[in-house]
Amino acid sequence: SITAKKDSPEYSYQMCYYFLNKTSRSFARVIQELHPELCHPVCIFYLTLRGLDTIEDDMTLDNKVKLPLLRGFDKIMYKKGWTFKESGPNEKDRILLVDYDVVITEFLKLKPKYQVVIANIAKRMGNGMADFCEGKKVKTVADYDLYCHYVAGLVGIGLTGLFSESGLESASLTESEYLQNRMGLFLQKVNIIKDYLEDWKDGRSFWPEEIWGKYVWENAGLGSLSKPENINDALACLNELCVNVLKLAPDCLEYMAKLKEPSVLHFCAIPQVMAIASIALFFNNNVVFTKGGLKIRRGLAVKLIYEATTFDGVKEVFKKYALDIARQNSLRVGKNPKDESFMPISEACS
Ligand code: PS7
Ligand code: MN
Ligand code: MN
Ligand code: MN
Ligand code: MN
Ligand code: MN
Repeated sequence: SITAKKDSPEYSYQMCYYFLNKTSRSFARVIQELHPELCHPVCIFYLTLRGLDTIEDDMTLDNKVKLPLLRGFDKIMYKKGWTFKESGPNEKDRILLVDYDVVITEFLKLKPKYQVVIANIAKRMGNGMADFCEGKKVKTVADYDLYCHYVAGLVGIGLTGLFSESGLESASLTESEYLQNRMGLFLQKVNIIKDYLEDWKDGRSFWPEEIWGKYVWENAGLGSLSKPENINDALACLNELCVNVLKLAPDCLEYMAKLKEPSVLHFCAIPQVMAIASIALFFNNNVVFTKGGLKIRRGLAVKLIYEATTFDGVKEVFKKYALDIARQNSLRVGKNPKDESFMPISEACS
């Protein structure tokens, strides 16, 4: 709870952690368990990107308002006292923007080396999001990779910058943006697969047409996959997306193998083990199309968080779910003639 008076220097600090806990279930705890040198910069990085994402997600905002906000966010985030009260009433994190000035106050107190990393990512992400709001669509697999780069790969690149600026991780970790990007892509693609129904109902879709187009009748559209009579096509499409995301797993392991600081490893590894366990849950699962909202169970999540403490544990988890998916795959051989992902799944798992 907020104990500081509104005009005290503690107020904005307390408000930021209040917002962190309010806007994220998954990241709030691990961010607060990070090494003290990194905890606050990562918290402010999170809130900055949560602010951007709240603007991007808001389908009630006119592009005349939305685009300048997205494209100018790297400047806005330096404007003392800036707030935004015009978010749609259903935007779940609108309160963050209503009181965004507290994030700016704390951002301006960070060491300049951290500010530079965060502002650089906000600039690249905001402009990328704006390109897609302006009409760019996720058509090809390359578009899919580009969109995921903007909204998640860049988070991996920015976090890596913060880790290495802190001196807790080696500067050589920043050498290959390739692996940093792939860490974010792995999480975002799992999120996009999971949110098929939710995004469709919101009038958005991120599944690449280059893939789903193979499984729907001409002009039928992505929505036809949720019709019961099309379930075999839908599952075949889903499984091809699972192949696409599973191919990222070896690069994620390679990235995590380089980490030295235990709290940084734990922070990076928790979302990754949740992601691989989620793929095992979504794979060939019709609930993605019928009910949506698939989530791994609470007890399993607790176990995974514990197993993500060490890199050996992370490797065990990846191995376990690779075997699990391979087993599910072998059990369904020949059952869905629409599905041509048997071999690719089997290869990705091995
Ligand atoms: C700075 C921790 C660790 C090298 C707000 C962590 C939304 C999947 O929209 O909340 O609610 O469905 O479920 C996080 C790489 C980014 C990528 C991206 C910033 C891993 C704005 C996470 C989080 C890089 C765009 C949250 C990418 O999912 O989404 C910090 C290394 C924000 C990471 C969004 C998604 C993140 C996401 P939603 P979720
Ligand atoms: Mn979420
Ligand atoms: Mn978004
Ligand atoms: Mn979002
Ligand atoms: Mn989503
Ligand atoms: Mn969502």
